Amino acid sequence: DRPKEPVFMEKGNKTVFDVPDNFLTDRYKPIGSEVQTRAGENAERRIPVRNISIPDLRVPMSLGRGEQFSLFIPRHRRVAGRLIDIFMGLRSIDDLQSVAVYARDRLNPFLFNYALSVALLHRPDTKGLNLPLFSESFPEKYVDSTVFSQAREEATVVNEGSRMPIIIPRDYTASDLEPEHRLWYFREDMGINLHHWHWHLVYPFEASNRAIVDKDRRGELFYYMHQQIIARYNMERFSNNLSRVQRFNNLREPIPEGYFPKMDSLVASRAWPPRFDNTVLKDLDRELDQIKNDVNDLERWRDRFYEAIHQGFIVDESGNRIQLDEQRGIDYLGNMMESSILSPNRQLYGDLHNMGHVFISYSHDPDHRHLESFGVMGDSATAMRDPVFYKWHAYVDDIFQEHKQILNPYTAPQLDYRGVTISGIQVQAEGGRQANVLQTFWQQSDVDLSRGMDFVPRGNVFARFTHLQHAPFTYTINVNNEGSAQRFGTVRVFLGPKTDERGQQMLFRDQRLLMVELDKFVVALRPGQNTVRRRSTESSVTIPFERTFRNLDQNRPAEGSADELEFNFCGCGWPQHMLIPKGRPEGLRCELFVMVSNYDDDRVDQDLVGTCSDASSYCGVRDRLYPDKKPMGYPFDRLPRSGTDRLVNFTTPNMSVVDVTIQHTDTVTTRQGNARQ
Ligand code: CUO
Repeated sequence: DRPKEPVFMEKGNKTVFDVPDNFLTDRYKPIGSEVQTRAGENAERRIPVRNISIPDLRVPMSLGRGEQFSLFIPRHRRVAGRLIDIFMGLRSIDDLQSVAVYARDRLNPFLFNYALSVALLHRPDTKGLNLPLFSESFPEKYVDSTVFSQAREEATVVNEGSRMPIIIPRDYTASDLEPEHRLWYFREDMGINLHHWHWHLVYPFEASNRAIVDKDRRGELFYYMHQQIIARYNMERFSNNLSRVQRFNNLREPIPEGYFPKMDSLVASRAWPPRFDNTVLKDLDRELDQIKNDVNDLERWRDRFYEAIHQGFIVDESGNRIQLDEQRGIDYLGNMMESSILSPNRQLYGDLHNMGHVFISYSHDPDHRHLESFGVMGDSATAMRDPVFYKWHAYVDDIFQEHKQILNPYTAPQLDYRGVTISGIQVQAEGGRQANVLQTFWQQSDVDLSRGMDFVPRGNVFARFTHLQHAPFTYTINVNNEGSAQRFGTVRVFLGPKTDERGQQMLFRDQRLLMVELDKFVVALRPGQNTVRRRSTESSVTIPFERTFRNLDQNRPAEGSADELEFNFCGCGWPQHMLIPKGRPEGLRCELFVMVSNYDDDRVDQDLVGTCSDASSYCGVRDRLYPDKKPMGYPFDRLPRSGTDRLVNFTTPNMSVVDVTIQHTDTVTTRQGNARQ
């Protein structure tokens, strides 16, 4: 049954709550009925809110309403954990609604939104609900701050039907003097940042209800999803004639790349602080955040990781050894690194990744003398905008790779699927003349800002932003099943660069780290020749554009329909418009790799009907096991067997590689379905 829709999901001001007088804040109590009458003047729907005794909100209220909120800060995590517990513990949706309405006016809005979102995703009685689009609720985290005064002007002066979209400049955070700025379209892409925020919402690392955190292979997925971000970023760097991202492995060195976000927090009424070029990390002593940590703490935790990896075991809180084996090793390391409450020993291995974010995000004001809040690295909704994100995560990944390198390489018989061979692969872009040439270009799309802004008269105000796009394409894979019975295969599709930054052919050991997963799916193979066709839009890493920006789709299913539930189910997923790298005007030379592995060895028996599973490679499947038994990133997650220096030597008969070129055209198209063409 479709769960009852609580009202905090409603858009605009057409629905109002009838709240009991004692729910009003002290400020409004004396004028309670007047306020409620005014608010309800044009209401189309009034929702009575039940008067229940409100749980103790003192801990969540300890974070000020105008403060920034960061999950990376341990104190904020504890506050959020408490609020999640409160929301999770309420007995019915009506009670949840009452407490949410009561809390909404009293709590920090980011904290409120986060904890309520986690609760809605995890309560059995609210699982089918769609969350409001985060970029609409908090547009300040996704767009240039100058857009807001224009939006206000447009909303105040122009009637809703005649409003024009406000153009977000194409690249506004820096000039071409800064080489890193060439990557603006990746780092500042709204869909990518939404995916990252959503991923961390689906995989919280702290809650007193352990079940919220304890999901199948979540530590491994933390490693893999972020490893893929770095691989993708490096492909974009190659597209822009930049070399691979350098690891931030010497924490005492200045960070050459500065970042000036040019965003304002509407909630805190403050600009997001910048980081100047060549900033050095300093010991942190910020009483307000209850943070007192030295750079040396990070270094000590790091050393313990290397020690554990090289010894092949970790030590839990009781002093027991846990082997870092092929099965579970990476999952333990992921949970220790992030770190989550699943870390077997947070005392010993610390909180390296999260505190790295914190150190970097406070590097402009480490002891709070300037009363400044954290920079964009302090928030999962904004962290990917900053070039240093990739340096930090390249380093984090390097530590994971230290473990992966120790594992036994896959042998040829392990990789092979006896009796199944690939005889050819081809990709064809829609409207393209040549096979194996992919096309990218720019596109403009609209996003509605009005939910996250306070102005009258209300109504939609759209911002128009520019993003990368590609022509959809189709893979055709010829697979021969030499047996006499039908067999099943898992098709794994990856894209990697053909040459390195010097134009030299790549060694497998380097190239494997740059292989970007494009798709993974199961096929039935009849005896004899099979032609497998698969469209790029079906990818297991992406969600469609309409899901990333779901309010924009004019063909969205009717409100309340079963299709709508599916449609809105899960916002986690790499945005389809960023599936392939930008490429170059003269063409970026890549290799497309396809492997068919034996599905009998990969299969996880579970029911996937009605679950959010279409971006399962990076997001897993809600309430289910990760739908592939193989290590994430297989077969590129380990070093190759000896004698296989290059990708071509690595291939067994069930794999194939084809050269593909990505061509970029510097033209801008307008998306069908925009507010105005
Ligand atoms: Cu996703 Cu560092 O984990 O940001």
